[in-house]
Amino acid sequence: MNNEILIVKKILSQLKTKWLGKSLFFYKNVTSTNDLALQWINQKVVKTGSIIIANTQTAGRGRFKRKWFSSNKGLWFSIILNISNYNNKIPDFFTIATSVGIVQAFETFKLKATIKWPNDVFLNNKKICGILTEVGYSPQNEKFLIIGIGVNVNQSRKDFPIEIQRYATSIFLEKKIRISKFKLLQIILSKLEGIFLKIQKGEHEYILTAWKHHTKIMGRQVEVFNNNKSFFGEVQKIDLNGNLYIRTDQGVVKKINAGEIRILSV
Ligand code: BT5
Repeated sequence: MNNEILIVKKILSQLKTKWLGKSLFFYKNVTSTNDLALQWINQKVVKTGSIIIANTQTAGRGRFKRKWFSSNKGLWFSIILNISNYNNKIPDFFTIATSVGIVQAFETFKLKATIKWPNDVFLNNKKICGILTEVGYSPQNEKFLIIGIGVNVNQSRKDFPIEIQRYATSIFLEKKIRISKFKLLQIILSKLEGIFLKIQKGEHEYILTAWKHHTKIMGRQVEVFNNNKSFFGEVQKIDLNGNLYIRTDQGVVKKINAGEIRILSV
């Protein structure tokens, strides 16, 4: 039996979920697990809850065509979700919900992570995880979400390219222990299955409350970078579409759904 099949068998044998990840595909190397997932959805019938994992990615992507560095020491995977029977179909809401699941998974390793809107998970002010949610349609025109998740697991500082060494971290760098990325995957999938069930049942408030608890931005002064411009304001609320409402210094409330924010120190 080849190594990839053995890895899949091992992960499946330890998986505690009911449906998420039960159909699991492992590759040594791909361009991007999100690209592969999008191709599959366009071309064939894919079971909801399928997962594509890769040991390395040659063209891992972030938002706005940014590069996601994907050496063999991290966990890189995409979840394929048919959202026809979900109560909320907004991709950005799934990104938010996924970040909550990731933070919950870190808690099982006694790691206290924070969420940075819209798609980052931070530990000690450094990025440990990024989420990229994209939309795809099946040949039957069913709407699918591809939730791409990248978690830095066993990298030491020099394993990161120089340009992100100061901004990125990994579980190893924070805890000084090396953990199995597949064990981490199993825990993340268990948490996410619980979160997705909440979305199916319409329990959005649970997710938003958990999200607010894990971000440090509600009520904070921030600088917002959006459409090549920036402005200052106070974070007022988040809605079910993942939009953030910022009251500017001039008293105007602006709704933003993309871009970056920087928390200003008090
Ligand atoms: C993200 O984009 O943070 C989403 C990353 C999603 C990656 C997963 S891996 C599995 C799946 N397949 C893919 O191809 N993608 C998904 P964004 O917010 O745009 O952040 C990108 C920025 O994060 C880059 O411009 C770098 O500054 C930084 N970055 C790149 N690689 C990183 C890493 N490994 N760890 C921490 N930061 C990184």
